[in-house]
Amino acid sequence: MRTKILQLLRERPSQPVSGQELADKLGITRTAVWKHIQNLKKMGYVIEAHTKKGYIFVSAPDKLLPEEIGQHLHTRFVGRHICYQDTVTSTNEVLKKLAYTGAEDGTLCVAEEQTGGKGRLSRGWFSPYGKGLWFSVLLKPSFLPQEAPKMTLLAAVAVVRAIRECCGVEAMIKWPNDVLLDGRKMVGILTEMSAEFGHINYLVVGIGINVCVPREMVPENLRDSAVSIADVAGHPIDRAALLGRVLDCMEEYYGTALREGFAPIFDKWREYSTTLGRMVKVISPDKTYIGTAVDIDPEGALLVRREDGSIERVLAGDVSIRPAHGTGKYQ
Ligand code: BT5
Repeated sequence: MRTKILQLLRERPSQPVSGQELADKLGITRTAVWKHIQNLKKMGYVIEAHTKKGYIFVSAPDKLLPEEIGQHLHTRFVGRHICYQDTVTSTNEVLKKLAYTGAEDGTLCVAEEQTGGKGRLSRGWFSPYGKGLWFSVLLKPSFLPQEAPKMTLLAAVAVVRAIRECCGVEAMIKWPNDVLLDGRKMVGILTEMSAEFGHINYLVVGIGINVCVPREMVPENLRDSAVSIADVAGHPIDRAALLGRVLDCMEEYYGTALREGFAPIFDKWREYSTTLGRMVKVISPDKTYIGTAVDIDPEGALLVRREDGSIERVLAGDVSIRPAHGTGKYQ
């Protein structure tokens, strides 16, 4: 009901909408409308009440409230159930618990802050209050567990497209799944899976996007390698609008992958890749070598041509990719 009231008020910016009109359109009493308006004000919405004229929408809080995300969403199921929290340890952890108790396909968990944001291999993810998009999406795909790592590449493609469209900056993908801006990390993706032999119970795709983390807030050890969209875009970013766009793109690509497989997604990935065509240093547990990243194969593995012409197939998870020469920036 709150979402509908906001929608009706926003349709007529700067013009009063009477309590009676809202009540008639929504099939509720004027007192009920008044109560909803009071609740919206408590949530941080600024709504002016003009005697005998009605209510005027002034502004929304800078929060990722379901009411805000909803107005930017065009999906069928992704993000249609939202678990919004102020502070969590990790949205992936919260969503895994919800999945266990039967949460629906496409459920979104989003928080203003994570106190224990997780990266891969037990690394951490810095997620300060109100400065980014820290969220996870629950998916229950019909494909086999061995396909699951490809979802991380799919998420990277969706995020890059959404950031380019909404923010006008040239985000790029570093294999397999870091999203970079100006050679620095702006987005991290962590996909976790619950599966049995031959069957995925669910995937939790966790995405962290630095939207407007002030540089002085970033821990010193990350200051040279991390970047926020706002640092480069030079204008404020509407976090709810960006999140809505990411979810739209994710649902679109996910649908494509379920219908046609991942090949069309990988074509997009190639288009956005900053790794392909570059000299890279591959550091794996048993060897270190330099070569040129030439392509990804149908499994999403990176193909690296060594100086002797041989091709190495590099799987995510067990290597570190660095620029072969250079500045320390990611490439
Ligand atoms: C990742 O791991 O990049 C995956 C990060 C996924 C975070 C999301 S947020 C929502 C959801 N809930 C979670 O708990 N996690 C997911 P990895 O490739 O291992 O990179 C981690 C490394 O990135 C750290 O060791 C730092 O060096 C660096 N890092 C940490 N926080 C960062 C930030 N905010 N911006 C840029 N780099 C960061």
